[in-house]
Amino acid sequence: MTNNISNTELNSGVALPGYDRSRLKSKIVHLGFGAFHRAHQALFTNELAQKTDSDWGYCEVNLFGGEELIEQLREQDHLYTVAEKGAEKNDVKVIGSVCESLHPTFDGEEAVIEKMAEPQVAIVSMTITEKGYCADPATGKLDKENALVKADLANPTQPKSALGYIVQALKLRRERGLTPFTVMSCDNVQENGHVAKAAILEFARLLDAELGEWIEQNVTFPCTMVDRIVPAATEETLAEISELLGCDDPCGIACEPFRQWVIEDNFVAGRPDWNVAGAEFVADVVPYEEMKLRMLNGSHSFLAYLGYLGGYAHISDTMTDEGYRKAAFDMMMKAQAPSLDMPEGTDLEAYARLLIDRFTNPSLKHQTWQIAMDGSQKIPQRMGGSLKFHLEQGSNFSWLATAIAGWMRYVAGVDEQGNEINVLDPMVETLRKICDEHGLNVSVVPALLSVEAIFPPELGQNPQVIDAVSTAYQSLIDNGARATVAAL
Ligand code: NAI
Ligand code: CS2
Repeated sequence: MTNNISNTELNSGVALPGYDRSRLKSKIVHLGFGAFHRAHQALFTNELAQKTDSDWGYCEVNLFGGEELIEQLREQDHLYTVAEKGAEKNDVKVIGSVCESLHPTFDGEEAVIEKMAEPQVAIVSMTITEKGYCADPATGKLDKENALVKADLANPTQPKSALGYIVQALKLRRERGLTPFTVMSCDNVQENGHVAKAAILEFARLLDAELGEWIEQNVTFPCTMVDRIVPAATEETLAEISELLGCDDPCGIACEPFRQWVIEDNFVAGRPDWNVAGAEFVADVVPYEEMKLRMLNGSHSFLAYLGYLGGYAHISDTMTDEGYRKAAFDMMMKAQAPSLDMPEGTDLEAYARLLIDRFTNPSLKHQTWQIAMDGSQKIPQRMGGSLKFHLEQGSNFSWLATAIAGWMRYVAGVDEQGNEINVLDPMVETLRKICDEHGLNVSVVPALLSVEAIFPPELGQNPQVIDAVSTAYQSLIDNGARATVAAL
């Protein structure tokens, strides 16, 4: 057996689980063993087991890709590292909350469904990216034309989508007289629990109306606000983790020190006391989700498109440019904050300052290209609500218009030097076709604003929106991203 994190003495200073892992049970099946989950929910659950006699553990599942990661995780007894990288120091933690793992590619779909139908499973949680919900981004409703949805409706016992797996597992639980589980979305989707619920109910009803009814009556879908900046692992971060740890860990992940998790307390079959590890249980998460999506993620997308076009590879690089730094703060405070309706005592200016500090962290190499990915799914929830607010109020929304123009210029697929951009987006074909018809011409603006899956007509057909986005787009063509941002 080769040396790995489970059989090697690790460097001193590395925090080990320190509890008897054999007491943990796979009471949570998590779909999406990606970068974020490793550094967020699994870490909270690990900390809970350290502080209490909690028996909550995970079975990890990757439905799309990530086969190698699951294989590597198994080879190291499901242990892996999280390196929390601050501007000055690193904290290195070995996470012990994962008990087992499955992948449909080598374990088969049935094994995943059967696991989700085991009696002890109380929660199925998800970090499956925005597109994993198979919902129309503009309306948040199930997209019945989605290829995965069509395939799963035709062949429900061998599903491909997360929705298909969840509905099939709930069907088995109902048939077997078992309690249902809670479905908990941990994705950056506005009202993520409501979107998950609407998509799952509609999908279930299309299969079997009675099953849909049973799910509606028995399953809960709490909304959650999740926050921690966790860039995709790179060779450099893995090399750094090896150095800090004293052995290689291909499942290791680096992230910022900050973490936040606000959860709607609505679970049907019990839940871990994640509050012991710093999570907050509240009755209504929606205001916190909106705050985070608009202020953090909205300004992230602004910086991603305009930063990439301006030649900045990482978010921390954009923060060294005074124009970008100021524009990001103004995007938060002038474009997004006014549109929020927060509980009394929320200090949005302090929140914005903290966000700017977090974006500045030079130890974190968060690529603008990574955040620019899947813009068709992100823009509506990060900017749609605030755009609507400014139109109603008659107030200035030039930061939002510039961000949308930046996205339009980015999806054209060539940067300001004429180099190709690798645009990743589930709607890339539609977007590319429109961009190719217009070239780098302002006429592309109304054409892209007419894509109703992204911009509902009240936004996309609004003359003020068309005008403001066109002005920003023309400035990007004439002056480039840096000058356009500086002039904001
Ligand atoms: P990642 O690329 O490392 O992992 C993506 C995961 O989603 C993989 O496990 C993959 O199997 C799964 N997936 C992809 N497409 C899917 C589909 N169509 N159906 C089902 N599963 C699918 O990405 P990462 O960083 O883990 O982020 C995942 C999501 O977590 C984000 O999209 C976001 O919603 C949320 N998030 C991420 C944060 C971050 O800083 N990385 C912070 C807060 C939330
Ligand atoms: C980012 C988020 O990739 C993106 O779109 O905006 O993943 C962001 O890093 C997290 O939401 C921070 O919590």
